[in-house]
Amino acid sequence: MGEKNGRALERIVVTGGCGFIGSNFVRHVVREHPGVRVTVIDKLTYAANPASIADLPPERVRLVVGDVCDASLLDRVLPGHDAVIHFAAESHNDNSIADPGAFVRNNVDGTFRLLEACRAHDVFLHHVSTDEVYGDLALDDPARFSEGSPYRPSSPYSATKASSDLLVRAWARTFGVRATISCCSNNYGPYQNVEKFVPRQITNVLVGARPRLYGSGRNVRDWIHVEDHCRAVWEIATRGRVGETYLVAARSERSNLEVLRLILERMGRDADDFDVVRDRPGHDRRYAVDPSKLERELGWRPLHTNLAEGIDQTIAWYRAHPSWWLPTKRATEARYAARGQ
Ligand code: NAD
Ligand code: TDX
Repeated sequence: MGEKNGRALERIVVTGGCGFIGSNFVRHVVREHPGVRVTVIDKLTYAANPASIADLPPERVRLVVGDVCDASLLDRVLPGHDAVIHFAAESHNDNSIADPGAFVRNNVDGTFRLLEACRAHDVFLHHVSTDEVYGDLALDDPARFSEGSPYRPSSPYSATKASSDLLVRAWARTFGVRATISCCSNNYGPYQNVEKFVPRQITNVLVGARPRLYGSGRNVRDWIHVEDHCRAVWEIATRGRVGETYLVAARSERSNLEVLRLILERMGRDADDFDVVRDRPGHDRRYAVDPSKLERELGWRPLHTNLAEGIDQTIAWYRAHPSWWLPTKRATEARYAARGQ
């Protein structure tokens, strides 16, 4: 049901609800917020898996298979909803180097179409973005980005996310669209596509292949459990100030090499049992954002503060759910092999 002292959200649209974070968010809402009904709009790209939400009660969750770039679909679906929580995007940096056009279409045009529909039907929008819009930091730089830091994206993926954020800000100011934005660090947890770093390495070990590290492995990412990100999105969508951006992170920076060694150790393998492969072109060195505003204004705190425990739980989930990931594993690895990775 609607929250006290905030926006009452009873019927929400979740775009990209068959992807990694979107499906975790739908599951979170069904579990934690009884009375809220969810309409998922997802065009079911290669990154989607409808099985991630298929067990949820149909009276709480309805799936509309469709494209957020389709204005007439949005005009049919949005009326009667209190908010759109916008996760739908092409999300993988390596793919944005191989095929940037898909990122411009889905991430920029998709957000534009949603903004126009939210404006026409007076629906609140929460836009889910990334820490990557601020660009990278040097490995020895003690700084973290804050909400006021300039946008300096470096990959085609992060450039399209930055573009979509700027559209949201402009529509909020010029047309009065009620919107909030969150920029989150690297997520890990269940239901993540095996193309991404953590599940790729876990499932490589499970199928008897060696994990693959790009370059030196010194690049740093700030890891957050997907469940903590989902709680932050709910807090911002219901209680965040309209027009504001909130940074989301759990202050858990690790080099890729450290995370890979952690995974190998927790799976009972030698910590050096991996291959070094071709580095990502333009590979961002370090991402770090400061979540103080979210903590101060909305009282959010991460609950998963022990990365080793979170990784153990994630390994256990992939071990227990081969039918969820095995069908896409071979094709994913074939794509990587073709790129020398
Ligand atoms: P994902 O690739 O796992 O899922 C994306 C989902 O969006 C898929 O189900 C796909 O079918 C759907 N989709 C794509 N284009 C669509 C369109 N035009 N119309 C309808 N559906 C469409 O992505 P994810 O990792 O869950 O990321 C979700 C959002 O969170 C993205 O906006 C991403 O930029 C952002 N984000 C991700 C991370 C991370 O660590 N994964 C961190 C910060 C922010
Ligand atoms: O096999 C691999 N080996 C490797 O060393 C893969 C797939 C990745 N890497 C490295 C590249 C990155 O430094 O690991 C790090 C994490 O890689 P990804 O999982 O591809 O994530 P990243 O590029 O950091 O972006 C992620 O976090 C921010 C999400 O994919 C984005 O959607 C989000 O915005």
